[in-house]
Amino acid sequence: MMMEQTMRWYGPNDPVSLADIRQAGCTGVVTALHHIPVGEVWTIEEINLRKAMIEKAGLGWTVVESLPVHEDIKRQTGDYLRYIEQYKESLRNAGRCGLKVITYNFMPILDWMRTDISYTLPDGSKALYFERAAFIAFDLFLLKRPGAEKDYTAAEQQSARERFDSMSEAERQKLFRNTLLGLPGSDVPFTPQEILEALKKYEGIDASKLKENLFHFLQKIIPVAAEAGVKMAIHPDDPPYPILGLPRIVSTEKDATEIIQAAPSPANGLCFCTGSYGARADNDLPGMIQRLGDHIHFLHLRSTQRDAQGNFYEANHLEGDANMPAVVHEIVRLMQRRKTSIPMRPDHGHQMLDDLNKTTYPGYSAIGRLRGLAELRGLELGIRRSIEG
Ligand code: CS2
Ligand code: MN
Repeated sequence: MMMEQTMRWYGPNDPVSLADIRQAGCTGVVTALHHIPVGEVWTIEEINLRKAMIEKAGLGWTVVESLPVHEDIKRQTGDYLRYIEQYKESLRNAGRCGLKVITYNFMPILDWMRTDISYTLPDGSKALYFERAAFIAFDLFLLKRPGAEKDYTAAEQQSARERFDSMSEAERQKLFRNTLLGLPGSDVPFTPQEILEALKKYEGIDASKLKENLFHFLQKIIPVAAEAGVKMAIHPDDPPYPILGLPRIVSTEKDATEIIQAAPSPANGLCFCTGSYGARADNDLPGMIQRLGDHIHFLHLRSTQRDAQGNFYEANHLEGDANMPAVVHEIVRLMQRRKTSIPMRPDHGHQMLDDLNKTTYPGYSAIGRLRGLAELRGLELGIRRSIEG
């Protein structure tokens, strides 16, 4: 039994087509109804329309990524009770349409954050990069977030200043744009003022309050998910530590364990993203799979290369810090123990070959992901054969 191989597909506007994904060797896609505004109900009609489109291309759709959680729920403000009811309705509809896994995250405002989406590697391919000095320069000198200085050491502020001074005006603007790409709807340009206003709404919400809000949400929705036959899979924070003064609560093994315990049920689980958890040296990825494996419903396989300054870039899937052979070894054993196949996707890939001249979603070009998937598939098969003989 192999992992179920999928790729993310952004829907009919994705420059990477369903046919491309099928030729990569996938049996399914992971997708979402991106045209439905965050918080509104996913109806049976809309889900089935999308499902039919995917099945017509010879692929399946059982994993949703993501069913986004409205900011009101994360903050417990405004209409959050209505949004929770609507979330439940979407879960029931998803279950009725045969969807099995629902990925989501609980990161305030932002989804992911990088300072450079076209970081050139020695071989000429391009990767996503988080450069700490550039990020601090963004925070201090472009966003000018009040009180930001207290989050950084004097030495960090100094190297951010030097980094900023070395940048041209065009580079500064590019940094500003890149850093905000992980914001929902980020094809529309944001002003620093808009970002500061969004951040202000999280004043007074620290990590323990945000956790309380997540646990409350889970206690409401997990029984509904269980009844609907869908499994929830929370995606970790990316990067996995507080940024811009916002709390982050899905960054470590301890966080994941507490989340599972907050609403005990097989329906309450994890999207195990080795790229996000792996950006911290203190996350033991193979050990986490051993200990949390019963709750892993979906896998994102990706590796990052960290350095001592807190920078990281997305490495080739089998290189970098993740120790992918050990990770896949644990996954193979987990699937044997659970007697089930777990869906996976190569999370991100390098922009390379013909894709260097194309515009795709950052991290989601076809060829780099095809390379990652092919390598991971070979690694899995080799490990499986050597275990099973
Ligand atoms: C993804 C996330 O591209 C990525 O970094 O792994 O955007 C992920 O889809 C969401 O955080 C899940 O809700
Ligand atoms: Mn991921």
